Amino acid sequence: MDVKAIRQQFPILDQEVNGHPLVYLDSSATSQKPLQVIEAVDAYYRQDNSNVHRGVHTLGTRATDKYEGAREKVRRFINAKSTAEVIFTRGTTTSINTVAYSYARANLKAGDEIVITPMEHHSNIIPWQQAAKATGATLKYIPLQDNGTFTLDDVRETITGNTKIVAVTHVSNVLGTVNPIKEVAQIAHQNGAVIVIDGAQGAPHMKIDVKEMDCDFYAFSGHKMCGPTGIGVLYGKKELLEDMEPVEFGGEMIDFVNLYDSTWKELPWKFEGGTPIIAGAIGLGAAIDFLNDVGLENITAHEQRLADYALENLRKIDGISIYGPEKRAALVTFNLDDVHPHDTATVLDAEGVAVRAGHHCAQPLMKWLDVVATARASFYLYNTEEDIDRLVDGLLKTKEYFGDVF
Ligand code: 7TS
Repeated sequence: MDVKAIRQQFPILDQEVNGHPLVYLDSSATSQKPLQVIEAVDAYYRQDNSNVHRGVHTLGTRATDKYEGAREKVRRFINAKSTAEVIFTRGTTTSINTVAYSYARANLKAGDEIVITPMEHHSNIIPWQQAAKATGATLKYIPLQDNGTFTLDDVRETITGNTKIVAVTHVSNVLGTVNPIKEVAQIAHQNGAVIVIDGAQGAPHMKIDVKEMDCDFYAFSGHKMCGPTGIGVLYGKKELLEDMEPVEFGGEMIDFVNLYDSTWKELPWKFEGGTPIIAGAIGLGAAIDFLNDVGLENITAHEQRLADYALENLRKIDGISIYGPEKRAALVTFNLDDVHPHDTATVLDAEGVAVRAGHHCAQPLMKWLDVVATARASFYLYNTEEDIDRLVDGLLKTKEYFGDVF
C-alpha cells in the first residue's frame, strides 16, 4: 500500500496547523475525504442535480441511476443478498434508532430483555434504554474483563430465552476492542433473539460480510469511511425489514395514499421518507470505490502495523495509562498522569497534532474505566509511523510543560 500516494488524494492533509504540518489522528470521530469523493459530490451538483424516483426528465433519471447505483455499491461492499436490504439513513445513530423504534417497539413486551455491553457508544445505549422504557423490557449488560473485552461464556450467561434483542458494537470507539460478532450472533439466534451490530468503527476498517457474520442488522456511517457527512446505512435482513413498519411517513415512501389510510412502497424505499440524501449517497458510493481500489485487506493490515507501533512507542512514556486490549483496532485511548486530557489535546494541537479528548460519547464506559475523560488517537489509511512519532513527541512536550505544575 503506497501511503504517500494515498495521502496525495486527501487535499486537507496538506496544510499547516499552528505552524506545523497537520497530523490528523481523529478519524474515529470522522475521516477525511479523498478527491474522488469530493469530485463525485461536486459533479453531481454541477451536472446531475435533480430529485430522484419522480420525473421522466433526463436529470431526474441520471440522479436516480447514481443514487440507486450507490446502493448497489453498498450491497456489494457488505455482501448483502439484495439492495432491498440496504436502507440509506443519516448515519449510525439514525440506523440504530430505526431498529429501536420500528422493530423493538413492535416486538418487545414486559419481561423481555435487551442485551448490550458497557463499551457501547451512546448511540447504541440510549435507543435501547428508551425502547425498554416504552415496552417494559429490561436492559442487561454483558460484563467486561479488565482488558476491555468480553468472554463468550459471559455472553452465554447473559443472553437467555427472554432476550429478544442483542445490540453490540463491532469495534469499540474507545478501547479498540474488536468483538467476535459471528459467535455472539450464533448465541443470540440459539436463544431466539435478533442481533444488531453497531458497525460505525467496523465498516471503515475491515471487510464486512453480513451473510458470513449472520447479523440481523448492521448500522454504519459514511463520514467515518471517507464519505460525506449526513449519509449512513442500515442493513437489515429482508424477512425482518418486510415485517417492520416505517418510522418516518410522508413523500417517497408511499404506494397509495387515501384519505384515512395509506400503503407503503416496497423495500428499501418504505424506510426512506422524504427527499433522500442524494449527494451523500453518491459520495458514499465514490468512497466505497476508493476503499475497494486500495483494498480493505491492505487497509486493515496497514492499520494493524500502526496500532502495534503506537502501542509500542506510547508505552515508553512514563506515567501514561493506556486503556483497552493488546489486540485492537487502530486507535489508542490514554491519559497522562496528572494532566487533564483536554490539556493534553490542547498542547498537541499547538504542535499540529489533532486528537480527541473527552468522554467519546461513552459515559458508562468512562465510569467503568474510572476516569472522567481520556485522550484518543485514532488512525486510518492515510496515517504513517511518522504521525505517531509526532504524537509521541507532542506528549513528551505535554509532560515537560505540565511537569512544573505538578
Ligand atoms: N457508534 C460508534 C461505535 C461510534 O464510534 C459512533 C461515533 C457512533 C456510533 C455514532 O455515529 P454517527 O455517525 O451517527 O454520529 N463515534 C464518534 C467518536 O468516537 N468520536 O466522535 C464520534
